[in-house]
Formats: sequence, C-alpha cells, structure tokens
Amino acid sequence: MKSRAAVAFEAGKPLEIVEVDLEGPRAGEVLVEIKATGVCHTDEFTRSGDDPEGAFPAILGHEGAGVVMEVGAGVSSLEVGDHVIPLYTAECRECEYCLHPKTNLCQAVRATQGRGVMPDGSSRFSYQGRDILHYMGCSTFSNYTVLPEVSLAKVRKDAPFDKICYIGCGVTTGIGAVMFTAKAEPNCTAVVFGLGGIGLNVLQGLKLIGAKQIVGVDMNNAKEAIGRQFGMTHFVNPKDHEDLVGHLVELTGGGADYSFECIGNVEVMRAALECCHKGWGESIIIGVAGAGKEISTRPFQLVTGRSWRGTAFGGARGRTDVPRIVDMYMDGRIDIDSLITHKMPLEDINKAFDLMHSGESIRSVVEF
Ligand code: NAD
Ligand code: AHE
Ligand code: ZN
Repeated sequence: MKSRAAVAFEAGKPLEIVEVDLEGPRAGEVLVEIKATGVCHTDEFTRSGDDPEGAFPAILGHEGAGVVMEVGAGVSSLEVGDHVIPLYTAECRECEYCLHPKTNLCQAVRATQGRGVMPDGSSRFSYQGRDILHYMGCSTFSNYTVLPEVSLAKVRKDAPFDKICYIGCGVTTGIGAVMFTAKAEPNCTAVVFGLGGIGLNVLQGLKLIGAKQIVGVDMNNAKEAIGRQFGMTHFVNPKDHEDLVGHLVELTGGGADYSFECIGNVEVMRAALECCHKGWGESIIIGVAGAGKEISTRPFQLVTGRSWRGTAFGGARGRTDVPRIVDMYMDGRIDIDSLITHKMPLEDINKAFDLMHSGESIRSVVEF
C-alpha cells in the first residue's frame, strides 16, 4: 500500500513529504493508521545528525496514536479497530528485562529496532524501490506504519488522538520519571532543569505526588508562567546566578531530595547532581546528549551520598502503564491540552522543528 510520510533522507536536512510504499504486517506484526503524532526533541536530535544511532533514510516520529488496520499471523492481543499508542520501549512480558522488577527496558526487539528494521531484519517501508528505515520501532511521521505487537499499547476508544499521542513519549517520560524511576515521596523537594515538553510533565508529576517544593530552572523567562501553572513553586534563571548550584542548595535548605535534567546538556547534568542533598539526593537524567558527550563530577559527590540515575520512557512499562496514563488524562488528573501549543498538517512538519528551536512551542502535534 501507499502511505504519505515525512522522510529524513539525510542528516541535517528538512524532512520531505512523499508517498512511500508500505508492506503489510508479517507474523507478530500490526498495521496501524496513525491519526496524530507529536514532534519530540529526540526526533530533532536524530534528524540533526547528533544521534550516534541515527541511520538514514528513515521515517522518524515516536509519539503517535492511531487505529489497528490489520494484524499479522499469530497476533493475539490486538484486533482491527483497536486504538493504540506505539511504544519505543516495547513490553514483551517474557524477556529477562521484563521479568526483572527494576527495569522497563524490554529487549525483545531493541537490537533490530536500533538498526531501523523489524524483528526479522527487514524494513516494511520503501521509496522508489529503495528501503527506508523505521525509527525507534515506531515511524509515526507516516500515515500508516507497521510495528511489532509487543510495541503497541491498547487504549480506550473515547480518548482524543490529538492529545493522547503525547503520552507516547513526553507525558509518560515526565510523569514516569517522578513516579516510576525516582518513586518520589510526598513532601519531597525537587529541582527540574529545562521546562520544555518533558520538564513541564516532570513538574506535573511532582505536583501529583505532593512534592512540597518544586524549583524550575530555565534560561527562558517565558517558561515561568507555564511552569507555575504546572506546579512549580520557585523559578530560577541560571543567567541570574553566578553560583547556580550554591543558590539551589540554599533555596532547597541544603540540597534537593530529587533533581531532573530535562535538557540533554552535560554541564547541566553535573549541576543537577551537585544541587542534590548530601547523603540521599538523587539526580535523574532524562535528556539525551550527542555523540562524544560525557558527564563528569568529583567522585566525592557520589561518595557523600548523592546518586545519579537515568530513565528511558520514565521507567514505564508501556502496555501496562500507558493505558493507565490515558485514564489519568481522561479523569482530569493530568493536563495535556495546555502543553499542545501548535497543530499542523504533515505537509508543515518542518515548522514544528523551527518552533522547537525558537522556543515558541511546548509540543507541536501533526494531525493526519
Ligand atoms: P525542549 O526543547 O522542549 O525543552 C528544553 C528546555 O530547556 C527549554 O525550555 C530550554 O529553554 C531549556 N534550556 C536549554 N538549555 C538550558 C540551560 N543550559 N539551562 C536551563 N535551561 C535550558 O526539549 P524536551 O522535548 O523537553 O526534551 C528534553 C530532553 O529530553 C531532550 O534531550 C530529549 O531528547 C530528551 N528526552 C528523553 C527521553 C527519555 O526517555 N530519556 C524522552 C523524551 C525526551
Ligand atoms: N540513540 C541514542 C539514545 C537515545 C535515547 O536514549 N533514547 C531514549 C528515548 S528518548 C525519547 O524521546 C531511550 O529510550 N533510551 C533507551 C534505549 O534503549 O534507547 C544514542 O545516544 O545512541
Ligand atoms: Zn520523545
């Protein structure tokens, strides 16, 4: 079949809207019509050429929602007409990782996913006879896409696609980092670095669990108002403080119980660790940094009880947790609508990257 898609033919170039060829689902696979997709900073990270795993030509996009159109042989958990959210972190419920209580990093399809192909080693997409790679196992910048059954969360049918697509990455990553990775307690103190599409969801996760102090740090003063709307109690612009870490330690009364880096800047990651409380403070790295970037600190920071952790997809087990987060949205417990600042048709998808760079958007959503 044919599908309209935004293709990244080369790193650093705008996406091109073309009609690609898409093969139907093979055994264990599912064909999905994507109704809406968010544009995440990670799509830009890969498009720009910074991603060491990036391979081209590819169809990017990993924050979608849609409807099952066809199922391959052996698919038992989904049927035609089901509403689904694609998962870049699969949940097979069988691998060593899924069976381990401390991780959500299912490895069932991770190796082939990282090479841009389906689990049998081939791509379902092509253009003018040449293979086009999948991306993060999702490729939601295509109107139709094929995914492994284990990479799809089935969700309720009354939830709007143009909002719940954001649960496919940003919402779950932010809220999950608080609830599943940090397991932050009520009355804790926290510092959130970067108040973009991820950081604002960390704020609302902290508010949800009852944090007593939520400090937001961003270089853009325009983020203060939306930060406060999402639960931030104090705003800090790093440009106003020569000793940012010292200021944050003082503001939090000795250091934060938790900090979250939601930018992808290795210098900020160091500050995020060092503003944590001696003895118990935990810093969670969410941002992804480009090839060649490394984090550093004095070992003393860790020896004296601070710890550094990372999170992918907020530690969520997608098939289990994503339908619950959709329920939280439908019950009015989390706000997604205020974060979707721009909507556009697929033809205008490159504008979403411009809006991200200018700092004008929180989330842009493409509707098919
Ligand atoms: P974004 O561009 O929407 O937000 C980044 C924010 O950081 C902006 O508000 C910007 O003003 C601010 N900022 C930039 N440099 C700063 C600095 N030095 N000090 C303070 N503030 C600064 O990005 P996003 O969509 O929220 O994504 C954030 C990061 O999280 C990216 O690296 C993205 O790739 C990553 N990410 C990771 C996961 C995961 O599973 N670990 C999931 C989604 C996104
Ligand atoms: N390909 C990059 C790694 C990028 C990365 O860490 N991705 C996150 C999700 S970001 C979503 O917006 C992730 O899930 N990581 C775990 C994994 O298995 O990739 C690189 O640096 O090579
Ligand atoms: Zn993302």
